[in-house]
Amino acid sequence: MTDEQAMHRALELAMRGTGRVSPNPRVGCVILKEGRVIGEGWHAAYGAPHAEVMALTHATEDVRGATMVVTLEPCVHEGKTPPCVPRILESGIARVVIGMRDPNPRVSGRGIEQLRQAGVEVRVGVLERECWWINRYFAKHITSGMPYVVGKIAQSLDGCIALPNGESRWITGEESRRRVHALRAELDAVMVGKNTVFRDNPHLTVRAVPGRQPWRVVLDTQLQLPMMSFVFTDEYRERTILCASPAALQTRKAETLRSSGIQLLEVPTDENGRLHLPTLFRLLSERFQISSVLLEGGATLFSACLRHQLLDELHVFVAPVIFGKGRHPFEQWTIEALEQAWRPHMQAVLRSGTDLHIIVLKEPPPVGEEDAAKSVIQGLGTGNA
Ligand code: AOF
Ligand code: ZN
Repeated sequence: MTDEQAMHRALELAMRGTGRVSPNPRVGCVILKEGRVIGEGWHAAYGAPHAEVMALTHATEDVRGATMVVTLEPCVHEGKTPPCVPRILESGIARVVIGMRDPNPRVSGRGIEQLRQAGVEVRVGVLERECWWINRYFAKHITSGMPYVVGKIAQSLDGCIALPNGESRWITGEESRRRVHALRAELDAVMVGKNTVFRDNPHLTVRAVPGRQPWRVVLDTQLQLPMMSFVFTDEYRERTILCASPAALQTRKAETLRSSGIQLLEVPTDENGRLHLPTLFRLLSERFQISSVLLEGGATLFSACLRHQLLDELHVFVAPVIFGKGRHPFEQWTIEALEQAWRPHMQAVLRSGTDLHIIVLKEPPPVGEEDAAKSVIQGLGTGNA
């Protein structure tokens, strides 16, 4: 097995941590002896042993002289668990192949350096872009303290998310809905504005795929939503974070909601009386360790996020249907000239059943090679495994 094939396997193993390890990274590790796999490990849960330690512990043969292939640079810091580098050195591993450098400032580069200083051969950057892809949320969060924000839009071929009267169910097909549920299972939180709850009364749960339930974040500045909305009453109501203004949180309604198990988050308002979005995202990170958020609508929220340049990634599911006059996902965002338009990086164009699935990124991936990654990325967290 080559380094690349082993890294491929390590990526698959890393994906087993989906939904369980955040805000920590997904990490997978394979140990090779004369090209054969003699150990496998992955980071299985937040606070659990790191992938490298699991692979060493479960190796079926003596690892002295073997090669370790790991998606992320091994750590040197004392965190929830002891550092991995000393453990690797003790084991007698002779060579370490690393997917990407750890963006965590406490580690970055130092793991590689310590291994090399101890005489271990180190190769860095194998399937680097894929490794970044599975940890893009982690990379942003650990370096900025802000969650990685992903938008999801289901639209018609002519760019509408609803008819003028608000009707929007259903635009896209079964496979696209499955992919949206896969995104929910992968990200830490889903977020919607008040109007979306009013109009659709959504559950925002993970049903079409196996996976854990993310936080549900609802923005309702003045607490106008009906108490009977599903997000406040269903079995996951303790996973609902209701964001409102300081004034609204002084009311009896707020008290009733709080006592039914809902999390209330006080967010300062801006000069227009709307919740200040950059602060809101920062609070979600600080209070709830939320490192990634899936925006599910509607137009007010999408437009506001774009205005604040908060969108890191957008998934657009396009169904082959024409609406004519209709609602537009960013209709509350106005620019004066084309040069002010948002022009994200085109990351992937995929088929999703009878729909199209387009993924764009605010910035091109900071690491790795373009073409090598495309085919693999389809199976790494776009719900397309
Ligand atoms: C993981 N899993 O397999 C590897 C990680 O708080 P700790 O001790 O779990 O440390 C988390 C940091 O360790 C994380 O930010 C990353 O820099 C490094 N590597 N983390 O959760 C792993 N290898
Ligand atoms: Zn570690």
